[in-house]
Amino acid sequence: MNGMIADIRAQFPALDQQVNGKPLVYLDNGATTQKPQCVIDALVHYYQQDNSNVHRGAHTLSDRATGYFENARKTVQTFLNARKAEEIVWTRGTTEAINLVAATWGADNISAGDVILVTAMEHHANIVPWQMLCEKTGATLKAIPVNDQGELDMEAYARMLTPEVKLVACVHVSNALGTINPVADIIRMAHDNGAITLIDGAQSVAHWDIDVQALEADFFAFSGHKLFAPTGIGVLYGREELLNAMPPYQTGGEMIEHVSFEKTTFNKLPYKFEAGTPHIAGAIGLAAAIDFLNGLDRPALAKHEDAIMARVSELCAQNDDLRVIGNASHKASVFSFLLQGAHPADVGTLLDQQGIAVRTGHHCAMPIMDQYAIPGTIRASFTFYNTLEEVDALFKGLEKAKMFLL
Ligand code: C6P
Repeated sequence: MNGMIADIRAQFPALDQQVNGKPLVYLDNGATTQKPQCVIDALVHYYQQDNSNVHRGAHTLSDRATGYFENARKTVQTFLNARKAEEIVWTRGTTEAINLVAATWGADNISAGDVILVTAMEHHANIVPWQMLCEKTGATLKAIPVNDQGELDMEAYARMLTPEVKLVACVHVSNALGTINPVADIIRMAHDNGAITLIDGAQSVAHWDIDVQALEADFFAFSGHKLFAPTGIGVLYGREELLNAMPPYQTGGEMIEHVSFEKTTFNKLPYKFEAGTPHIAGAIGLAAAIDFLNGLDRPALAKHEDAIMARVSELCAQNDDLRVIGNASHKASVFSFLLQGAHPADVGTLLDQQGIAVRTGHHCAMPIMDQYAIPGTIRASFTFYNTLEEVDALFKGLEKAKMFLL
């Protein structure tokens, strides 16, 4: 194993364990990533030393917690290269970030006759909120088609950009296929058409740096837990003008400026969107994860992930009974496939018995599964702490599974 990767792995305690009597081979990073010790330590330190509510207390612990919490927001601002910390709204994750935009921006800006475009490869989190908004308002949801390779049909997209299109909501990296979508072009074309954009970055943030200003993104959503941080914390980036013009999302404490029984006025950004006590430890953990990433040679790690995918392709080419789902020319570290003649769930169980963790099923992306006329796939999703040896273990594991199943 490459020394840099060995050093990184040593910082992820969960990777060093036996599962079903075999060394764990964790290939379910698209579902959630493991956490480095520094993130775990940040959570423990917060609860041991600083635990308090934020923006409320008249005491030292509350000041400390507030300082860490707001510094975490600045860490995310720098990570995404947002103009201002006020453009970073804490959410529970990608799902809540998209729901927030649908419920607030959507309520104010979408009406009967409007069109919302998504892609045919979206996760349900970037379909259902828009579908419900369309049902409520009389707008229409349309899906930009995806070809057999799993690539977006950009010519069809250009044709679909009619004056009625108000929003284009698009996944950056498909969790089911691994396709990397050309989001800079997608955003530019939407803007030329007068539409705004939301990018679902759930599967992209862990693989390379995001620059929301360079992308000219309007909204960008991601989840901490897919970025080596805790569950229950995520981010909605929104351009300041858009966020300022939007009504609040949930209501209650913290999001108000003044409340009387006659009228309530709302807090400034970003607090207007953060009702109630937030996930303070989660935000601190997310900042620790970003600091950890900033300490790594990310370009070198991206190359390592390319090497992993090259090894997957090489071994796949030697197996006639594997059908790869998603062959886009630009693909992130996702290997979604079928073992001909076997049900994905059975393959997943047999791999688990060998200590190999993959995900099986529709991956919350039923429409694209329907397009391929399959109920689901077996998905190995890699990140930088995975090794070429683990790829070999996966293919050996598949050989064993075949002995039982075929
Ligand atoms: N995909 C997977 O195994 P949350 O659950 O809010 O953190 O993320 C939702 C989500 C949104 N968009 C994309 C592209 C995603 O991949 C996910 C989560 C996980 O693929 C769990 S279904």
